[in-house]
Amino acid sequence: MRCRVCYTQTIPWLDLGAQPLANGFYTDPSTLRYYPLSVVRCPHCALSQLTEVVPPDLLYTDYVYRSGISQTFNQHCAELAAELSSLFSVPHDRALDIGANDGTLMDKMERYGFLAFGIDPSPQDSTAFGGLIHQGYFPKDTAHIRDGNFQVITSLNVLGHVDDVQAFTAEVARLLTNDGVWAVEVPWVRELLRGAEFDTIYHEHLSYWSLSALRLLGKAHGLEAIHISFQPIHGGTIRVFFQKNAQPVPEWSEASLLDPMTYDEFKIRMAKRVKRFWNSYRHMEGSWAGYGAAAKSTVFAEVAGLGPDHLLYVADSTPEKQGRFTPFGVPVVPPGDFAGIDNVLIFPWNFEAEIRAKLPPNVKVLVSR
Ligand code: JHZ
Ligand code: ZN
Repeated sequence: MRCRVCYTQTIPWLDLGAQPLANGFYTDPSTLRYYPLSVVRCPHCALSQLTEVVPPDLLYTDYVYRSGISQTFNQHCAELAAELSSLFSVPHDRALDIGANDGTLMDKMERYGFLAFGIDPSPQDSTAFGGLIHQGYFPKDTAHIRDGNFQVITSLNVLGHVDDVQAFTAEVARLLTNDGVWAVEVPWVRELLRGAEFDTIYHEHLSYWSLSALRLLGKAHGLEAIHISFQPIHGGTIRVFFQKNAQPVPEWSEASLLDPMTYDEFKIRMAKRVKRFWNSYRHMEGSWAGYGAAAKSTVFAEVAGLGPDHLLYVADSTPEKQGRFTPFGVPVVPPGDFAGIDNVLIFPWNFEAEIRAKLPPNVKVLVSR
């Protein structure tokens, strides 16, 4: 299989076997579907990618993830909107958020004076803040929009979900004004490897981005990286601002990503993480519930062998997940007072602080990482 960015022949490095769709929360267990989950890496640009592409309609037409549930993410979006706003001295114009989800970022962009448009394949209600979210796929459903229409285009945690990243980026370049900025955020594969974040590997995430791969992709479509920053959100994210025909900022070293040892080390760290979890779980006596029915909870539970024998329920504030079962067979309920629960397992380690603050003082807490 060839790299979807630079077309170099890839090298297999991880096989997690057949796994259920990570956001496949169900009411009827017969609807559970399993697909192979295996990862290859590019020895040239250090992109990692899945070998299997699950058809997007199976993933996104009944999509239960709502990015606005987390205050931490809301704050993150507000800071990004402020930063983008400061780049333009001219009056703010149209901004497009690709993969807008529930409009969390659009809402912040509106507050900073942009006219926010969004596109997302799952049906979203944006009436609360007055933005306009078109239901559809980018770039398939934006062909009717004229060239140079947007001063800012944002895509946060979207590029990992895209199969044809070349067509995606070509369309971004087409739709941007000449001085426009494309702000991209992707979880950084360097942090995934270093932190043994194996639970962020699932079918929705087709690519795991290195900075080199991202910059190569932009460059192939006339977009240069004018600003790069590290963001702690979601276990370590890179944020890159791209602009047409601009002077690029220097490269960051990613030498470790071209070293085969890095990938062996990841597997050792992954096994240690699972072992550490079971050691703690077995030491903490009493009843258990989970907190945060994240997509990553599915991968963690499946790999660790965690299920309804180990957790009574998983609490989650997302209305669309409540009343369903996690793909690993545990009911999802609204967060309550945890009566009768001795221990709580926090799955979204990326929002540990925010979730800890919501737990009653009498429960003991374990974090899956
Ligand atoms: P969270 C998602 O992954 C999906 P997931 C997606 N594939 C992606 O790319 C990444 O994000 C970036 C709940 N919660 O955000 C909400 C509470 O109930 O780590 C979520 O269900 N109360 C698009 O699903 C879950 O936890 C809270 O206070 O792994 C967190 O999921 C908080 C903070 C969260 O992403
Ligand atoms: Zn490559």
